Amino acid sequence: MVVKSRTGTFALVAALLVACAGPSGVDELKVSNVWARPTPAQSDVAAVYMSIVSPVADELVEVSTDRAESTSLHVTSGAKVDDGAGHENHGAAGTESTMEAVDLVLEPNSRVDLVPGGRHLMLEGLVEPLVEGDTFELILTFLEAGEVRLVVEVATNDPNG
Ligand SMILES: [Cu+2]
Repeated sequence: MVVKSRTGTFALVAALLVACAGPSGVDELKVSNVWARPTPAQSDVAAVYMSIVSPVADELVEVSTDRAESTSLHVTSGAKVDDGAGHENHGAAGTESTMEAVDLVLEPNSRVDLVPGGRHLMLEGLVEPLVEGDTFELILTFLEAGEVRLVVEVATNDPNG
């Protein structure tokens, strides 16, 4: 029957496309455009942004840095509040935005962007303020890819944007 054979052909083509991921695919987990905005002197939190793509389903399980006491993954929802120093205000009096802890789950070959106003990695208990031009190390641990060491660039605006 014609319909059935056509369906079979499409299924085969789809399977071949998945097998050769092509130029957009990656052969290992890649993290790019890792940056954070400078923080005001009185602030002890900072948001870190980046793009992540993985060849396989994966999940972020741990984040560590010696620049902060703790880290978590947040999503910003509601009105964005800029504290004038260029990063979103987190939990301070008068803020309209709310922070929600979320999981970072990666689908195969599907890029996840952590961007201002959206998902971001939150550093809490900053050891010292982040200063423009500064860099620091951040270690992400993924379920499948394991440990990934990153260098975070402190910049007022997205370095690649
Ligand atoms: Cu946050």
